[in-house]
Amino acid sequence: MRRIILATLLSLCTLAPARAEDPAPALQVTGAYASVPRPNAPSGAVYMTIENPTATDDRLLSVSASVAAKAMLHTSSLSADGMMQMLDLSEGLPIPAKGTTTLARGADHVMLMGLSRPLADGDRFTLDLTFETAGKVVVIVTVGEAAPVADAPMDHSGHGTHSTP
Ligand SMILES: [Cu+2]
Repeated sequence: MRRIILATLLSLCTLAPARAEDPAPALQVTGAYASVPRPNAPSGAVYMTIENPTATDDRLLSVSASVAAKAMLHTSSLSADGMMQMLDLSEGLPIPAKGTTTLARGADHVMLMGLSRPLADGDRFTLDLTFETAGKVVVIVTVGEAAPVADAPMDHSGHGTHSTP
């Protein structure tokens, strides 16, 4: 009996340090930026790159921003009549294992609705991302145009269906 207890203790001792030295890979969010909204625009969009080095598929479930009454996950797609339209990602955004997911203009993005203050070039604010597996990840978003695009098809003034307080 005593030998069994000793063996159990030994195995516990060898397991603990091994785990501490080998931290599990985690989600990485990089390059988060918000496009500069037009003056007095009620909404804005945020883009970023999400790397998932883990072996587990994850899902971005929800977002919230310190500068907006509401933040949502959207995707842009071309409708049958050739117009750019935005759709809610009501199921969240899949983040595949061992993969990189990019939120970019004309594609998936975080929509900021009801900006609480004007966003100017160079401003920074925090964005809370909630993932199914990774939990909450807070990222710093910098306001600025990655590449200025005038009259781009991705036009957020077309958000007429969204109510902004
Ligand atoms: Cu949108």
